[in-house]
Amino acid sequence: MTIERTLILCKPDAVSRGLVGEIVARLERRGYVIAAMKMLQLDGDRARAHYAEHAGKPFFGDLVAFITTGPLVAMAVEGENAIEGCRQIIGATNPLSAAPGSIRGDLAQTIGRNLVHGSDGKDSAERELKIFFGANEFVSRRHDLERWIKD
Ligand code: D4T
Repeated sequence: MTIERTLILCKPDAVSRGLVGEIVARLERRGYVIAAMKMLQLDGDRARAHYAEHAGKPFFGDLVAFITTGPLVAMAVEGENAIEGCRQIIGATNPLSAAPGSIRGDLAQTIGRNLVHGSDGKDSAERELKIFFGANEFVSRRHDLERWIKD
């Protein structure tokens, strides 16, 4: 098994639209498990740290402004190849290109309000999880995963 841990954010538009339950349900139905979860409102410094790879791009200012506008829900999600699997459930960055059946393909309209963030690789997952969670904030879901997945 290749158990991975990834950072998933239900962005402020997801919280405001009452879609957190829907998003969590889609991840859980696939069999992924939540190892940590919290609601918080980001300040500018943490938002810029989270989106550091986009610093200097034309949409960076709007991105930071939006992600700090209201509460978001941050989750550490675990499962077999969870990083790629969660990205698949989330769908392409632009909802117009996102497959029907994905969160963005079903529930979002525009790239600037695309509901969810999912880490895009192992290094970014590790870096991003540290922005939102301390090492002692994770619970062990290993037992649940080992029960329900098998190569
Ligand atoms: P996130 O990071 O939110 O999961 O999105 P993606 O991983 O799918 O896409 P990304 O990092 O390329 O973009 C981060 C974030 O910026 C917004 N964005 C992106 C935007 O408003 N305009 C743009 O042109 C791009 C490329 C949407 C997601």
